[in-house]
Amino acid sequence: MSEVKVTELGYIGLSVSNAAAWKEYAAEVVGMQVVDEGEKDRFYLRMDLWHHRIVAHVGTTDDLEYIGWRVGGPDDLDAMAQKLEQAGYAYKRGTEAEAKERHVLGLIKLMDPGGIPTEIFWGPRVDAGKPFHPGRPLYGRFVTLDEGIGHCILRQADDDAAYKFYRTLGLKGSIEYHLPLPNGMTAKPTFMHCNARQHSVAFGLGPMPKRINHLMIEYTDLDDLGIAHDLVRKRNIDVAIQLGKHSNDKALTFYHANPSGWLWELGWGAAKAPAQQEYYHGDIFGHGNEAAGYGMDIKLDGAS
Ligand code: MBD
Ligand code: FE
Repeated sequence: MSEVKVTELGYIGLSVSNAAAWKEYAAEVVGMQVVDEGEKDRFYLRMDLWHHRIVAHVGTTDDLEYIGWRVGGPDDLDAMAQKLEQAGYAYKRGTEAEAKERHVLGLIKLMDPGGIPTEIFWGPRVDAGKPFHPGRPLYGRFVTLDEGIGHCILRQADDDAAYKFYRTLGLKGSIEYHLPLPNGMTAKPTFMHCNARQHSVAFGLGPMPKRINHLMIEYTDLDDLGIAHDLVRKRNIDVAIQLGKHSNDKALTFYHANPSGWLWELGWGAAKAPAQQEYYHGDIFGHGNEAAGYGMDIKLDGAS
């Protein structure tokens, strides 16, 4: 079996029903750069020198549309395609038009076991001559580069099948928490990494109405997280999980509702991916539950 691995969570596509609300939120609350190229059906969110990290497709589902995992180059994409085929996963080669649409040099498309439209690509367009211009003043930047956008919690019906699929893509990890659920059961979420970011994907938090529960975005500077938190509070945006520090990635984070009604977790100070796995019964401090109904009614604050 080939040793090819994905290198980062490179891009995601979202369906957004309220483009104006999204543009305002992404720029003014989070600090992303909104890029509108005059296409009626989409706009882009920029977090670094890449052409974009997020495509917002104006639509109706207000959910994740697709997720893009990067490989190093064309040979790696061929090797990954071969590895997927050997493991019994069906995929389609992206056409030249599809690559152009994603602003990449090549890609394949497939479904993960949970039904998440998944793309594996190489060669993203990087606008090296266009400095990143945040949508609101930032002291620092977003943590991206070879750690990718952040992390996603995805809907999976079968955690073992999901683990096997993401292992095939080259990610590693395991169950990292045992957490009490409101129904008396225990959630045993799995967290997986493919680079220095502690996790790029996780699943196993119970049934979810959407393909995605949350996207985590990390600031390099604590003050940018604090200001984001002030802005969320000032705008009376629902906070599902209050400020607190995770036991696994050690990040200070909070979870709030984006204009599509699912969560963005904003954070700072995450530790790097571990060489050895361990698990926890709760977080270090904080992370109390607040607004209910966002699929994060798990008790993370069990430890203290
Ligand atoms: C995370 O980022 C997370 O979302 C949960 C639920 C637990 C640990 C780290
Ligand atoms: Fe998270």
